[in-house]
Amino acid sequence: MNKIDKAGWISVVGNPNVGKSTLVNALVGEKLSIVTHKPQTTRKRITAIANGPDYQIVFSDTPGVIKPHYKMQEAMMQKVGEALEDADVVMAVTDVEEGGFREELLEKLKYVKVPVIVVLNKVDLTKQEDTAQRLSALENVIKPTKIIAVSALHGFHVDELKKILLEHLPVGEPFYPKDYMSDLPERFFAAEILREKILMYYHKEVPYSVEVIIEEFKETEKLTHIRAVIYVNRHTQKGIIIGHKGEALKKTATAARKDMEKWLNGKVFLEVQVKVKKDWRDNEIQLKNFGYL
Ligand SMILES: Nc1nc2c(ncn2[C@@H]2O[C@H](COP(=O)(O)OP(=O)(O)OP(=O)(O)O)[C@@H](O)[C@H]2O)c(=O)[nH]1
Ligand SMILES: [Mg+2]
Repeated sequence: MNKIDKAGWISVVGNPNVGKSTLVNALVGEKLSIVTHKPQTTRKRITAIANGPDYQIVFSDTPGVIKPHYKMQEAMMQKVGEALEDADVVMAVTDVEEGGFREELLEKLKYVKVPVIVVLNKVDLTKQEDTAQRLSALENVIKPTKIIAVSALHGFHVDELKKILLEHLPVGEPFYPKDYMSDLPERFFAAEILREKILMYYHKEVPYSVEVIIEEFKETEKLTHIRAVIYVNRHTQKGIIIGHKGEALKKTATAARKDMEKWLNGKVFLEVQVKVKKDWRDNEIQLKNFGYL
């Protein structure tokens, strides 16, 4: 009998902070999508590819669904809409705290034509009977193709979820070479690593006002030279990012460099500059330059 290959696109959607990126990383077995305790960590559509001997799953991790307040957030929500339209399977993720989806997402999920797998994440935080209750409530509201409770952080039921996803994936040949983990360039991941540290080390609106662009990524025999620019929204934010005697930026850049070295498996020389691009989040030209539009 012939071996059956499965290949397809799975879009991962849900409210902010429910663990979509953590789950995608767990399914792929590699940290590709950045994760923090803050909402709106993911801003763009991130492809992360899980390869097996007889399958290739191309995940699209997406930003958490919010009500947009500025153009960048509108662009983020546009990506979620697109991801819902071109998937073979939709994986809608919620967690035990939220146990549901924002109204506008729920409406869209009702009209999705492909299988919708609902995932209740973070079950490590709750009792079994509460999980069961959450699951039946969700099932009544959205009538998913399948529903499963997992803990992305602890790897609980992640393999079972992968089996379910594969069952609903179309038969087909892989879209990418089998050693690909993403179709995004290295520069993108380098920028995301630095942005993750900015989300971790700065407070309030600052991380949300920042874009990171890698202006140089040069591999030599001994090390990788990475030159990053942190763009901020307002002049006062530049001072905050740099901090007293440059301490804040030094701490952030050092943490980012260490992660980059782990990811690239070699030495990294990271240079970071801070520049002001006034009100870039509402400026279409800037948003285009930064890859949001
Ligand atoms: N306890 C617990 N925490 C989890 C689990 N999965 C994710 N988290 C935590 O939840 C927080 C948010 O995780 P992310 O993966 O960034 O969530 P997200 O849905 O991608 O968030 P956005 O990109 O902002 O929409 C992080 O602090 C994770 O460590 C889980 O299974 N259990
Ligand atoms: Mg995310």
